Amino acid sequence: MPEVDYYLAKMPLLSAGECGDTGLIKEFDNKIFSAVVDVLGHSKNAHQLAQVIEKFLKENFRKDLKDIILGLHEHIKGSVGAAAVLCLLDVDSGQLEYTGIGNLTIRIFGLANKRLLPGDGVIGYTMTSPKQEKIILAHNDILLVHSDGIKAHFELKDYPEIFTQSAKEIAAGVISNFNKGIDDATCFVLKYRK
Ligand SMILES: [Mn+2]
Repeated sequence: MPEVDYYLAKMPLLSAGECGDTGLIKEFDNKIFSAVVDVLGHSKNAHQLAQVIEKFLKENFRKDLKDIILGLHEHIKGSVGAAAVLCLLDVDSGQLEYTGIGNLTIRIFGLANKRLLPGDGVIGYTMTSPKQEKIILAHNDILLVHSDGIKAHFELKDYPEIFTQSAKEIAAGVISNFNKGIDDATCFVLKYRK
């Protein structure tokens, strides 16, 4: 049986705890749904919109990823908008479906390191047609999805502990090491072992 270790960590910029980033993880039918969302700005308004988005995702996470993001676009139309990445992992096969729009980083660390690119635009404002893509995670692959409060360009030599730490340790470590300090920072980590 494949093993999955995952964690979502969030560090609001403001000490009051209001955060324009949000995320969600849900397990169902031996699948793991995850979302990382970054509402534009980091004020009280951004926090309120993040809560609206979180509620929408809780009500819709079982749907097709592309339909979720299109539905979200309609749901928050007229707001400042948001960036989001949605992933769905089939635990048995290791198949990872993903879609995303906006300025979020998606990386895989493992035998082959790669970056997966969200589409252009802003959800709720103006966005390109979302693409839903698939990859297969290999044994020991690590998926990282994080908001732009975290530097997008650190390399393995900057964080070699990634292969030995738990998902929770990595999420906290990435936030503390690569936080820009000017925005909310959210990091989702998933480790996959066949
Ligand atoms: Mn941001």
